[in-house]
Amino acid sequence: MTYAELNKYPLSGWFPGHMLRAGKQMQESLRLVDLLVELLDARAPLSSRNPELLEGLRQKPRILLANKADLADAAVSRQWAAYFAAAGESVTFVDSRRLGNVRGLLQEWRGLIESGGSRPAFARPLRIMVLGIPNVGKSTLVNRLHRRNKAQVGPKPGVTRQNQWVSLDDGFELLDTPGVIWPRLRDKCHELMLNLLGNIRDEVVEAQLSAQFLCLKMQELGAQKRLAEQCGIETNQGRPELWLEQYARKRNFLLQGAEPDLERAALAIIKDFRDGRLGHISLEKPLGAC
Ligand SMILES: Nc1nc2c(ncn2[C@@H]2O[C@H](COP(=O)(O)OP(=O)(O)OP(=O)(O)O)[C@@H](O)[C@H]2O)c(=O)[nH]1
Ligand SMILES: [Mg+2]
Repeated sequence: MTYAELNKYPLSGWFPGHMLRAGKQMQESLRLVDLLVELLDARAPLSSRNPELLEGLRQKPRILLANKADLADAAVSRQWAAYFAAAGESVTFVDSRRLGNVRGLLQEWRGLIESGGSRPAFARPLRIMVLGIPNVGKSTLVNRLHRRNKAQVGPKPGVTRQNQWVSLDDGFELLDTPGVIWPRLRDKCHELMLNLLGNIRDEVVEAQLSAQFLCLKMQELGAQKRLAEQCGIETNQGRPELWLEQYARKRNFLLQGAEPDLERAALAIIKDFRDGRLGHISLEKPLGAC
């Protein structure tokens, strides 16, 4: 299996109705807010950026945060920071569960709103919309800024279904929004990447394809050693189709008749990746991405 062969599989077309509504609601709420805080996934900052949000919400000052930086390769994150800076955008890499100096951050955002001339005409809290694709960590960020667990979070896409305002003590109101994926992804590899990152529901994507894509990526990134140590997969041996089989045998995932259980192996390797057991892995680099 190669990237080109993976790309021959059809896209799932996952775009639930609540996301269409959420996109419209975001447009409607736009006039109410002073600042946008857009979350990307640090492990694939471009592929996790919704181009439709980028186009539609251009008018407001914007902060860009690359979240889940704890799971990304720090050296690649530095390359990304330089890439965005060269494009005239500043991106900060964060772990929104452990954000430090919340007060300082909010003051910085206040400064940005005021220097951009979008301070409200009359005294009212400053309003910030938090947006990004599903499961990228928006509600986690809102909770961290609020210092209480106000918004529901969860390890699956589509947890937040409606806009939710949260008032902070420091003169801010945050708008937590539902994650929105866009209907036209680049290709199947893009969908598999977003599935690995947890942004597209597992129920609609073939786990074995996602797992094979992950193995190919790790091979491309030179992370075969980690794959061999953690999963017993030797990417220099045999065809990629056999890698899941190697993993199934190593973990003793066997069906009746001692057949390897490839589906179970795929789900397990995906979980290893998401839980960080395969190391700090960035699925996308500034140049030469899949
Ligand atoms: N490792 C890591 N996990 C994070 C980070 N931020 C959030 N998470 C986890 O990611 C999952 C999704 O977080 P949410 O805050 O619910 O994501 P969301 O963007 O609000 O998702 P939707 O409401 O579905 O759009 C949760 O399991 C969080 O604990 C982070 O910086 N690092
Ligand atoms: Mg949420």
